[in-house]
Amino acid sequence: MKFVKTTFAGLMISAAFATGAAAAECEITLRSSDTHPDGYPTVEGVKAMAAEVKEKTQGRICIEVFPSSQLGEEKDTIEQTQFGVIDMVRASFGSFNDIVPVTQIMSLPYLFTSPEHQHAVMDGPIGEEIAADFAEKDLIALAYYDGGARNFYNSQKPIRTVEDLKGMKFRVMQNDVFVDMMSALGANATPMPYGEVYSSIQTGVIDGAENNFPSYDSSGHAEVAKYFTLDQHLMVPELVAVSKTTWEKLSPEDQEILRTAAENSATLQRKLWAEQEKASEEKVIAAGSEVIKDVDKTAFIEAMAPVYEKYVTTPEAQDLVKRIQETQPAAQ
Ligand code: GTR
Repeated sequence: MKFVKTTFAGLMISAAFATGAAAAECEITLRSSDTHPDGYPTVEGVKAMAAEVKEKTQGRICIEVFPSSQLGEEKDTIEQTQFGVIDMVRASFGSFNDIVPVTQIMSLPYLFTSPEHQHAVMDGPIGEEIAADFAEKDLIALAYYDGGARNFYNSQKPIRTVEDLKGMKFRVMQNDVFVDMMSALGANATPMPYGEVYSSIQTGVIDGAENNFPSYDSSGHAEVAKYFTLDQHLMVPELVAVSKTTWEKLSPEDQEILRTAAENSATLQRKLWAEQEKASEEKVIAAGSEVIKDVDKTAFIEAMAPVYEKYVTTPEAQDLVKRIQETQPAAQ
């Protein structure tokens, strides 16, 4: 059931950088957490950042990436990073629900219309404003990664319409927006950590979950929930953050090295992401998943209106949503 490293072997890139680093001992070692396995684009992104930091500090600063939730489930590792127990975390905005309220707005269904739209928003002034909100909660936002589009998958039947979802039970991330999203669709939300989803589908505690192709593939969920509906209801940004406690111990020069390496890693991660989305889609189809593309997407979008009514209430939130909707993707 567990994800095999060789699946993403074509995307492993860390060795290329690592060889350039001098042989000095690490004076500072930063522990970085990720829920995903080795070879996954987010893990490889932070590893590339680590290699660049090591090289530019002549081996003084090392970043050790702990994949596969070795340091805990996502929400726990975020808190540990806030308190400086862990130095770094790569996590979805969806997991910051109760810590950084603006992430709720950024997690609204159908807010982003394409990866390019999301890049334009996150790489512009809105991305900077959100970084300031994270900093207030002791998290230094260094890079925004791609998380693709999330889709419903289940073990029971093909879903094509909103009505098809009625009464079904889906795992969502532990986030109020996602719970309300499921209610708006007439389905039942079961919030739970990522690591519990496989067995919960397998034992019938839930009918399914929702995620992007690479997660559906690497988590093994495809093995237990073969009906995958391409409704693309969520595009949630992902974050690489450093604990403020750790950050303040670094010199301004070293902080700059980390920032630049993180930015460069985002460029790489986004490229790896696009490749992995395709590779995972092909892989799950070959393994027997049914990818349903004839989806009544307009009805899904319209059904989300109550979610916007509930969360986009203050003038600030309304302004943010408007600015996001008006942001144009950069010309290709
Ligand atoms: C993935 C995301 C993870 C985690 C997971 C989940 O797409 O990359 O950070 O949030 O979804 O559903 O818990």
